[in-house]
Amino acid sequence: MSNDFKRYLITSALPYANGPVHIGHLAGVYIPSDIYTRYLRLRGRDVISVCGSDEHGVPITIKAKKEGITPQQVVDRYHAIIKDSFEKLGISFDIYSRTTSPTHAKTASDFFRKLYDEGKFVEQTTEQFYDEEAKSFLADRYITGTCPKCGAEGAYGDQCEVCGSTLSPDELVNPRSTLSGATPVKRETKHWYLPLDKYESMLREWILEGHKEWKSNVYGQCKSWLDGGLLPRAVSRDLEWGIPVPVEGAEGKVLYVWFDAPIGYISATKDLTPDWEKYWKSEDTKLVHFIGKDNIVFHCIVFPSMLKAHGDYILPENVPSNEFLNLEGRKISTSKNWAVWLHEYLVDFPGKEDVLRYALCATAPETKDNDFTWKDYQARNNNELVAVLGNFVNRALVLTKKYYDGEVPACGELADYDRDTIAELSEIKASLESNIENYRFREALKDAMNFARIGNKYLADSEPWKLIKTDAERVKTILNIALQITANIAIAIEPFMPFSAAKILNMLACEKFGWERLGAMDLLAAGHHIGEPSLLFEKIEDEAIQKQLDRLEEIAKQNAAAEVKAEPQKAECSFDDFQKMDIRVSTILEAEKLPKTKKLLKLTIDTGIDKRTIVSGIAEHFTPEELVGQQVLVLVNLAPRDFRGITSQGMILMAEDATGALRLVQPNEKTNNGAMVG
Ligand code: B3M
Ligand code: ZN
Repeated sequence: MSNDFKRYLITSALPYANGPVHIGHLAGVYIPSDIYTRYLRLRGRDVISVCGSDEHGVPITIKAKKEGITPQQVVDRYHAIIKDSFEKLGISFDIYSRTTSPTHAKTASDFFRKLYDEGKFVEQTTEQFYDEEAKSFLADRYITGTCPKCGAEGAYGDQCEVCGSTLSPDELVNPRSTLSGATPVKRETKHWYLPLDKYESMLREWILEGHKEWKSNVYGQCKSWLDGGLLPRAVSRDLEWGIPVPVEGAEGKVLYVWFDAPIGYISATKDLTPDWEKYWKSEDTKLVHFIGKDNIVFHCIVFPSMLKAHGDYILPENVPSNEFLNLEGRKISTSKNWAVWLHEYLVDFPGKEDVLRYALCATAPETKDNDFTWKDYQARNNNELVAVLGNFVNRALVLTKKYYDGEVPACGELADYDRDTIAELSEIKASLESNIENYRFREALKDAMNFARIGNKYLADSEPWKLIKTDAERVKTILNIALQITANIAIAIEPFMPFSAAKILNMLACEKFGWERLGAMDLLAAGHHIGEPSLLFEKIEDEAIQKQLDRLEEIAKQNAAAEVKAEPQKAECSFDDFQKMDIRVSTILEAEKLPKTKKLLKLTIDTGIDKRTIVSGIAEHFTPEELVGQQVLVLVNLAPRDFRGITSQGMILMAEDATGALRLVQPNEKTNNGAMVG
């Protein structure tokens, strides 16, 4: 490990506290960050990992307005859900703080004030979009329109969620207010701007010259931002919710959330340790930001410029951003509920925290967008975790219990095959370290799993269950080696699957080993007594997966329905025309499928006038049982029609919803049959 750093400071993007975290956040940011942090801890490094909820910004006030609650109530709800679900997934931050904390309010306003007092900002009065109905300036998510980059509708004043572009309100096509829907007007307002253009040469030198080793997706985005020329960026907003701008005459103005939030890393560190400056201001600290790709500009261009302007902070050594994770082939979307929410997963799949960590690491969008599917999740659990890792550990332990009553047998003379197997383990260790240290966690996970693959092959080739009859001494050596490999697995998988690593150590009845012991074949002394074997992983059955797929199918239908525009209104009709239709409340007395057709039901209806037959093409939407007893609206004076020799007298009124499902149109309370609808 390039260890010319005395300490490590790991930050993870602060999730907005306007909703729970989903698998895209985990795969993009939090699982990579936790793997890297756990690895550094295992290596005995001085490392701290900080995160917290990002609790300001317009998405939160929009959510509050939608739910008729305060922004503080919104962030209190989601901060708790996010913090709890991270802990349950084993995401081991040293602190999970929040930007409504008192420490953060002081840290962020002091930071701003220092830059203000030292003249690092440009003060500008400009024309901003203003909603005269809502009496509010329209910053960021308060304004929407067509994305100038990809043409998507519903782009926001700060970002397009479809193509990920960072935007400014003036770039939007056909802008309108998300508060009132009104077309906004322009109104003068004063803000403070960070002149990013002044930091362009520093950034070029620091990134394009100094960090050619950064991931190409990150380096490339920074280069295009710098080549496009940097402009001054407003660091304040006309909003109520946020950290007040600490300047006289700035009533009603708050720090821009992207100025405030990255300082959240610093305030979280302050709340964690009095030695916080050692981590943030000393050149022998390695600072690494884990983020998603839509945060690259803020962590590689804006925040470093802020830190440089402040003057005494270090800059990140690396920003290993991932790309986006899709779900079943579609972009994950919080607003469309097209997501697997972590807190719901933990309820649906109790005890399978490591399965999700494994599946998301194995499919992580490290260099390009990738796709999570529930079938892949099931396959990775059943074919890799159960069949390889779980199977090997279980066989090594069960055979030791069976042949030696749980006592680790002494290792005899090594055969060539033993030596070759052991030699392979140290090759894997080198690859595993290199991959983790270079943020290639998918490859690193394969290396960690190779310990189990090699162990599985070693037992399958050695067949101790056969040899036990003819060469009991040899079996002792084989099982001793198998147990040492099992103990190695507990070290190698800890960064990825901490719960399973702990279970293995518990079954081996031994304490945690340091990383330096990885590859050793004397982790378990002969004569040591192991604990009770139990299955590390269970097969995931199709039903559990189908339940998730059905949930997503229902969400897709609801989203489709929400997107469908209503049919245009028909040609005008006169009141006389309408008066000709005689619509009555009626009750369905009987219902039966007609033979040789999927669509038709024969219904017996009590119209209050009489009992009659109506044939209706609704058999694919309702079962006969569902319909009997239902009150419906019937157009009773429709001219009779013949269906396969049955005379149908009238029509039941239905509504077809956007998903194509038919809905009955019914009186809201029990009504007498024959009641006239007008
Ligand atoms: N709250 C997360 C996002 O853009 C944003 C990260 C802040 S890190 C300082 O989804
Ligand atoms: Zn776009």
